[in-house]
Amino acid sequence: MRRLNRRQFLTLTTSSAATLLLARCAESQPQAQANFNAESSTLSRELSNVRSPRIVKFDLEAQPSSVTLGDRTANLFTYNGQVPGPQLEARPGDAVRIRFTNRLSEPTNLHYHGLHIPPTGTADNVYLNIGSGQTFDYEFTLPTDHPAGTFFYHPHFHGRVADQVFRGLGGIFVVRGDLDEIPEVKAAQEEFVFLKDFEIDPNGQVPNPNPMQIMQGREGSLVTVNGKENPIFSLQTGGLLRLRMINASTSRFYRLALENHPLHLIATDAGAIAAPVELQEILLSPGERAEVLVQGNQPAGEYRLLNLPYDRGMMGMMGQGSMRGMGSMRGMGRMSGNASQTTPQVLATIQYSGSTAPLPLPQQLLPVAELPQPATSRRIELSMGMGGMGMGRSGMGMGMAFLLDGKSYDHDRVDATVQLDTVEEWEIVNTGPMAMDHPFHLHINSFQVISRNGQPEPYVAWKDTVLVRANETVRIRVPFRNYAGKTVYHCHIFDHEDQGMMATIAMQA
Ligand SMILES: [Cu+2]
Repeated sequence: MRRLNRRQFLTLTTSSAATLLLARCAESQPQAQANFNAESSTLSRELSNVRSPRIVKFDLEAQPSSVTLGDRTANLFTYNGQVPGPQLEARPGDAVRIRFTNRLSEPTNLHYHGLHIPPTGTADNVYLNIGSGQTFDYEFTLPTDHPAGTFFYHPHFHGRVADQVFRGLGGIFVVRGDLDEIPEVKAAQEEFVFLKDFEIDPNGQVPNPNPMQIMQGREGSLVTVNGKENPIFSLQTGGLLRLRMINASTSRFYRLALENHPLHLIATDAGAIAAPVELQEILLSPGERAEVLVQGNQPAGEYRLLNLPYDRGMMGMMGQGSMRGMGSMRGMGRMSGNASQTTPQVLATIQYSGSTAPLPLPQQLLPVAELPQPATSRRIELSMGMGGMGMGRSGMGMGMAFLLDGKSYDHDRVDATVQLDTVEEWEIVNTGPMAMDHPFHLHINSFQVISRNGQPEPYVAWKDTVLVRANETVRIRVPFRNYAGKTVYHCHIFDHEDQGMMATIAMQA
């Protein structure tokens, strides 16, 4: 690792190193230094001499780029030439300024997935249309009580989201804070696992999906972690590895397991849980995140991080619901995504290297606030229907309509009005003869899952995306806090969102 002073740093940002994170030090901290990590090509600011309030600045450019992916060169959409985009980091209380330039030939914008910031103006405003060639200054301040956690950014321009994400757009947004200061967590080796699949044709192009793929949610056969095929993470004997996993894929699910090692869950979408939970596997649907600790307590060697087979219910879409889960029906090839996958897929390798005095797991993490009884309850129905009535993208998905409460997304309609400073309970129902799994995502405010099909959740956690399986009912409790304005909730299979499975919520002061 090479350390740069501010002058060198600014020189770097104006040089040809446009592929690096163009992060400048806080205006309020002219003495601050930045670290340059040559291996990961990211810059992150030094966080040790923090004074608040700070201003953190980033430059992001969405652009078509030629990127090496696996064993080939791919023509993708990138932020700053990188896949994934540069890693952005801030702390609670920071004022964040992101100068965003669109060098694509189509409109786009940015969504800060999971951040609790305003849905309006220059913050997490998904209604912005940043045209080709335009620059927009995003500016927002993280609340001082914002949870530390693993968040991410990606485009949210309705109708183009699946395509832009599948072409490569997305990056990590880390909020550093109290979770990172827990001694056992701090002692762990930190690695990010940014999960994203691609489809690249022999000419290096991303092929257009067929109607069946759009209906099911497009998946690519090249599965990457941090833009790499099967990267290696090292783990000391006796050590702890903190894996911060993000499903940034358009539609692909990941059922994650590490050979011979349980995963000790310490954080979900929107921050820490109260105490570690030992799991043998974790299912991440698109938009979900999980942080786990792995103990280096096995014989030294290599262990594979696996994506186990999972059927997200796509057979049901064929009107053959009874065949769901039958192995013999899984021979549909790539268009069925990992429903067709019958053997584990290797995502990354954990390699033992060196040793240390055994590091303990934390006993406690951070308290998760208990929510009061809800003032209002609401039922939200996810469904699909035949026929193109009101479809956003004119029958692209084989004439299927993707609906919330029986309706296709309409920019001019408000579907739910809520009062700030109240807690609501939402019953999310995934129903219909052709039901498939839909990950449900709400912007701006995180929630707690209360039950699934009447079964209480085993532990309390903050989520912003929850998987609602086919024919399942999930109850969540949402506190609406701080920010008035309109935003959206939607299915996080971006093809479904683009096809209308999205609705508008107005939060009133
Ligand atoms: Cu969906």
